Amino acid sequence: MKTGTVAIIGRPNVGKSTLLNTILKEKIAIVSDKPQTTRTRILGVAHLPDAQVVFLDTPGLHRPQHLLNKRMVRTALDTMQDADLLYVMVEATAPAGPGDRAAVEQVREAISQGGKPAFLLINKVDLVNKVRILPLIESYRKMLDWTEVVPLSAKTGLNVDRLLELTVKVLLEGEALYQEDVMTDQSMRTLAAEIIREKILQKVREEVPYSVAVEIDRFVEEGKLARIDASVVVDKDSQKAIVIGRHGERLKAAGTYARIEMERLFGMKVFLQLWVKVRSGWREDEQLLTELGY
Ligand SMILES: Nc1nc2c(ncn2[C@@H]2O[C@H](COP(=O)(O)OP(=O)(O)OP(=O)(O)O)[C@@H](O)[C@H]2O)c(=O)[nH]1
Ligand SMILES: [Mg+2]
Repeated sequence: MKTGTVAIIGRPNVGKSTLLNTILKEKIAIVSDKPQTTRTRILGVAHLPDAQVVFLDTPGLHRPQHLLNKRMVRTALDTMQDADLLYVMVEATAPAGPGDRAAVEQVREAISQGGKPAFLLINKVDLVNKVRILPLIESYRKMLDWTEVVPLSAKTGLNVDRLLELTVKVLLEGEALYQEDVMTDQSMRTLAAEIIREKILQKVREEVPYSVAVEIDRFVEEGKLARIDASVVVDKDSQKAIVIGRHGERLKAAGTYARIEMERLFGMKVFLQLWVKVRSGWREDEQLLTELGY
């Protein structure tokens, strides 16, 4: 069979995690309409008819301000080194800007060392008129000699099968690395923390999304029941009030949505208790970042 590792690289919010979920037909990476949602490398295994492809979703490439962001960008750059093939994702909704050029430049440096193939993925084509895609392809072709250029929609699945065909073609023959039933390397604890973070992200705005982390304080399985206690970590008291919401409504709603999603994904009943903790400056704290899994 064909096997190999594909890193999904690009600026924040272009749709990398959405593509991973669409390919795997399961939601293993959280998604939001806010940039910098993904903070770690997320591994997902696609078991295709004659191929096993290991996908590595990464944090978006951006100019880092906090130590958290430096670690995120480092993770994305390191992941490029581990991959046999790169998916470099951009959006069809805007012409190539300075941030896109900077991202392509970082990819160029990574592949010039390893000589590996890179596909340009033009995502979100469901949002634009077709006539806008060709000039966009032209401008990206001037930046790098792409192995393939694939316009697609990670959200609707348009052209994703075609992408997978092209991907299998460039991979080499090899032994499967993972058993048939393995889909991700994330633990249930990590998945739980991420699902809670996603539900919080969907309900807050401005600087709050960047300031939220989730820590699992207790995860106990009792037969078909999981008891989970988790803390939502924020940077400031004012953010704590926002996350909790009036009469605790925002936190309660996030908890309910998180519980429903966990019950589906884990196939068990979940009792979830959420708290909110202020840890001022956590994004600059080496030790706290490591404890939080970043
Ligand atoms: N219309 C449309 N929206 C999309 C598509 N792909 C992703 N999105 C939306 O774009 C937003 C960002 O998607 P993500 O998958 O979280 O993007 P990401 O690249 O993983 O972002 P970071 O983790 O922050 O780097 C979400 O609101 C998605 O629903 C697409 O093909 N079409
Ligand atoms: Mg993401």
